[in-house]
Amino acid sequence: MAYLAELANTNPLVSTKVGGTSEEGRDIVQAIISSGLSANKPVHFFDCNIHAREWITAATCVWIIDQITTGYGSDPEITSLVDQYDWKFVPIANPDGYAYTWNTDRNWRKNRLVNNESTFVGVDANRNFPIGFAGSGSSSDPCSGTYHGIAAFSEREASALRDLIAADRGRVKTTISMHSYSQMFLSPYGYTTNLPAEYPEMFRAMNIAVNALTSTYGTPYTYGNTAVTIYIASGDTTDHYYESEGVDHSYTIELRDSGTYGFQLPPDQIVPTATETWNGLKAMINAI
Ligand code: ING
Ligand code: ZN
Repeated sequence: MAYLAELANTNPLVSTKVGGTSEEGRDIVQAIISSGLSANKPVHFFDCNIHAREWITAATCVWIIDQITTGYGSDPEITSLVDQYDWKFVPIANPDGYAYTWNTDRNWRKNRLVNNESTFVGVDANRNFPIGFAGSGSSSDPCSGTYHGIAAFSEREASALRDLIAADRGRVKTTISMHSYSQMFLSPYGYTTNLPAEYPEMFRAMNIAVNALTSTYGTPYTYGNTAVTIYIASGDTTDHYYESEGVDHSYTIELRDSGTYGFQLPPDQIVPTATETWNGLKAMINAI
């Protein structure tokens, strides 16, 4: 947050917007990178670290912000990507859970809602969106790691993302929800194994992304529709951005690794993970 505030103060490309506040009162901050040549450029929208323990996701988003802001004006590809598009990142979509992973439980996933109906704390914000809400792959049990909450958008973290994406309705070109771990590129739907009409185009885009990602360091990725490739999960961000907001290119990426270190990815894998991911995303965005 200090880095984003500093960037916003010193770099004319960068501003920040508070999308909402968390249950414990922390700001949910979106970093906006825009060269401002036109008011209505297509937007690339990222949410990161909605799951508290998935630390590599915030690091990857912050690293991409650094690549874009330092490359503008010197790297021709970055300069063109910033002149064509606005870039928007929520590096820590679940700040309470994230703080809790630092001070209490490294493996915490959910937010930190104190449930009225249970002694168990927390809702899975990635089960709190409306598409398929409370369906398969989510739990009505407050002690579950995938507890969906009492209603869609009951959680401040989910409603902050709802409001941020809605503010750009009609101009969001891609959404990327960053998760870890599994090394997968995933498209809608999560809530059903039925394939959306745009699936062939999504598959084409994911193929380009994964080829560029893997050609960086050889990291293997699988890709395809979420419900088939990983598991059924209802009420997630990606289905909401696609189905409710009309974003044709809406993906979840499961970053490194495939289980050796899991959520506790070693520091020497942070920059390689971010580098390969960004290579994949640039190739995809250039192809759509
Ligand atoms: N994985 C995701 C989860 O929320 C997922 C998988 C992807 C669900 C896309 C829904 C949509 O369970 C992790 N690691 O959290
Ligand atoms: Zn996750």
